[in-house]
Amino acid sequence: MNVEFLPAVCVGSGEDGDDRGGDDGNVGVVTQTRTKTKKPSLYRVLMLNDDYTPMEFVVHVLQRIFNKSQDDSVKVMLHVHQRGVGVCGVYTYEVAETKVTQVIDFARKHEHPLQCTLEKE
Ligand code: TYC
Repeated sequence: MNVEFLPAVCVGSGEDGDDRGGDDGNVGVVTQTRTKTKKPSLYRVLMLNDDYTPMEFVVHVLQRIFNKSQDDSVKVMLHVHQRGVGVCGVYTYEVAETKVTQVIDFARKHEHPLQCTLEKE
């Protein structure tokens, strides 16, 4: 995040109480601030097909790590099984990277070759 200082001219009026709006000497510069927010880049987490990881294990991974319903998990798993690759979710970089690591570590722990990667949207 990045704060930008914007000078803004402020012309005083009527502070001298005569209601004629003349130059009362209260002419000045105030400093406004504006916070520039940039949207973070997003990354797709992709699941890759292989010939050995059991379908039920992939469905379990999609439920456990990507918080998908049973139905959505089966749909994504079948898509990957048939097409070779599929999207598990879209996240900011750190979250996407963490999910990839979690999938690979969990698969390795269960001795499955399941692979997962990320790509910038
Ligand atoms: N192709 C695997 C099988 O027939 C199932 C599978 C689906 C594996 C999706 C990985 O990402 C995957 N057992």
